[in-house]
Amino acid sequence: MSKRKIIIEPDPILRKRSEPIEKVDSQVRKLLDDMIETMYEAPGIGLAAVQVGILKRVIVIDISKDEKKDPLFLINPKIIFKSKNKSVHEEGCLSIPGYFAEIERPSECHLEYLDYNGKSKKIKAKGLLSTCIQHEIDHLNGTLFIDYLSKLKKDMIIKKLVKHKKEIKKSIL
Ligand code: GNR
Ligand code: NI
Repeated sequence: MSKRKIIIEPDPILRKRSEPIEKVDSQVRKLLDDMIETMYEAPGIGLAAVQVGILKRVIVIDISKDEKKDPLFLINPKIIFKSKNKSVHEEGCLSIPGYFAEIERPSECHLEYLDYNGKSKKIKAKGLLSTCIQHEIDHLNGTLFIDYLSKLKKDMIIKKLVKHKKEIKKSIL
């Protein structure tokens, strides 16, 4: 397994739509292994392939509290049900380091996907898992949580991220 670099906003790749996986082969499983390692290392509770620069519909999630790992691998996820009921959770994103915001989303969602072995599965998610799945599927469609904020807040965050990226660049020169 190897750790990959996480892309920080603003970057045009984060705004692209990811393509479905045609076949779950060893290359896809290597990507999943690298992604879960990158996510645990960060640390985060979810990661979409686009965040490591791969425009494929691949997600890893683990919302367990560090005692015992419980990784979830989602390939070509498709939401087949969203509840009318909404709930609000504080969200963060590894591509938007240092910023958090309360985002309202459907509280429950049902999902169809392929697992690590390419087997078709379904799950029903609520609470943090439901929030995280919707956040990750947004990534596959080029959407970030800051897109749900006012233009003023979003522009302020992007401006600070640009500054943050310039400082990182300076420090490696
Ligand atoms: O680590 C993460 N935490 C988080 C908290 C609330 C809602 C969503 C998330 S996902 C985020 C990791 C990430 O950026 N995934 O794309
Ligand atoms: Ni994110």
